[in-house]
Amino acid sequence: MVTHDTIAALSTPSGEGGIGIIRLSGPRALETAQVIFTPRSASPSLKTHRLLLGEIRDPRSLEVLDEVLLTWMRAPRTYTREDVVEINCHSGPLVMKKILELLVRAGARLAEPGEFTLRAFLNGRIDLTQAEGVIDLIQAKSDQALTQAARLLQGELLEKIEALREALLSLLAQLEAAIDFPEEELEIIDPAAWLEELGGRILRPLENLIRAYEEGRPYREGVSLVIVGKPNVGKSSLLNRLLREERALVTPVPGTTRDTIEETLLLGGVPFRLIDTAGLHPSADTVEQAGMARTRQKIAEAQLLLFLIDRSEPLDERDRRLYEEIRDRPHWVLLNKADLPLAVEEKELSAVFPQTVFLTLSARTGAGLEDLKDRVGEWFFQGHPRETVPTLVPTLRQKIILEKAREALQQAREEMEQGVSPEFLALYLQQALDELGSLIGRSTPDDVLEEIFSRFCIGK
Ligand SMILES: Nc1nc2c(ncn2[C@@H]2O[C@H](COP(=O)(O)OP(=O)(O)OP(=O)(O)O)[C@@H](O)[C@H]2O)c(=O)[nH]1
Ligand SMILES: [Mg+2]
Repeated sequence: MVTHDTIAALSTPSGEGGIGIIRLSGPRALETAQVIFTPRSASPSLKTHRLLLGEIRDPRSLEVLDEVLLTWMRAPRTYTREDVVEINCHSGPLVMKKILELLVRAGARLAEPGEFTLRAFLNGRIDLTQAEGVIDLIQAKSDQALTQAARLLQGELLEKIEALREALLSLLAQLEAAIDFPEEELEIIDPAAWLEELGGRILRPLENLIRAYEEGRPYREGVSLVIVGKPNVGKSSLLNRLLREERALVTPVPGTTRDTIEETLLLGGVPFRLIDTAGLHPSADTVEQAGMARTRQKIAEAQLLLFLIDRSEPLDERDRRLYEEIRDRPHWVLLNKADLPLAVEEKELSAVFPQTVFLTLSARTGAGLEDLKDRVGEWFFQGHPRETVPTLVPTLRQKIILEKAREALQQAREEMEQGVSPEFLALYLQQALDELGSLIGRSTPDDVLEEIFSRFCIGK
């Protein structure tokens, strides 16, 4: 990874808007910007962290492209810890593209996704957990996810991990003293006290973090609600009604939806990933078959299936077969088209779908939808009490590492209980230390870093 060159990127989304920001970072950030920037004032005072009004000109034609505000921020008090220049220009896709081109001609290189934050990490301004907080903050879909991300960004997890590492180092030091002076082993280590420290200061906080991942996950990743049913029962209509927008195409033609459609719906502060699917039925059409394969994939991943039935028509073989496919997954049966005369017997329903939740609604009139939303919220909060939403929540990558560290330490605990030699114990502790080091970005392999920063957008 090179950090000696100067990178440039559009740091705001490309599109029409009031202001767009182009950012430069690297040793030649100011020099590069000055090639295309002319200050308005005849005797400009260029001070760090101050705005300066001026124009962007094409250095060859001297033609003015835009009127902008330029901020020069001298290293190290910057996002990347390098020299940074930000150009506040007007946000138009074309004007911004031209300014970027001029900067590249002046010697800058276009930044890769996440490269500014990568530099902040490589230059030691933030650790890896804070960098992950940046991505989570940008992608947060609920208030809780936002809080969780902000805490990561503030370095709360880093602090916790540092404390765990310190506690581990002190336990390790005791072991090493015992290794160096084997004849005094017993006086140096008091196994009971050592084990208590391991349990109380290290294993318990580790456990808490791992649990917080599970408890906080729905707020970050969303809870998937998958709408399934044979063609034409009103799945897309239901999605649209819940979202209050005409997101999916609705027609009286069976087989309208060919692909899965996914949108987020916030209910009680929880992001539900609402997924409309292609109706399942026997079909020889290859496009439909591909769509149905996706539906099956979503069924497998769903946290709750909303199985839609058209109650204005008798149940048929397709409903029954579909039910066979989903009956072992968490599901509710929704009786749609309540605005039309009922054509299924209630007795038949409870015979075909034993022990299920039934809800009656009309995706056309909206009847029953509030009840559905309430029930979904209740269902979620039964398993995730509102009072215990954790605020410091590791990411999946972090949780996996925490689990590995826990495993090594549990091993160490067992060995200590059995009186195994301190050399072996030290190995397990070292292993846990290495794991926690890679969690915060010390000696993290390049491919892992690449994986993490590729989740960023360009310009961040
Ligand atoms: N009367 C009535 N018609 C409905 C209701 N919900 C949906 N429809 C109609 O049923 C037809 C099919 O609706 P869609 O939402 O496209 O059904 P779908 O299940 O997504 O169908 P596919 O995508 O083909 O699998 C449309 O003509 C809708 O207007 C309802 O509650 N009442
Ligand atoms: Mg549809």
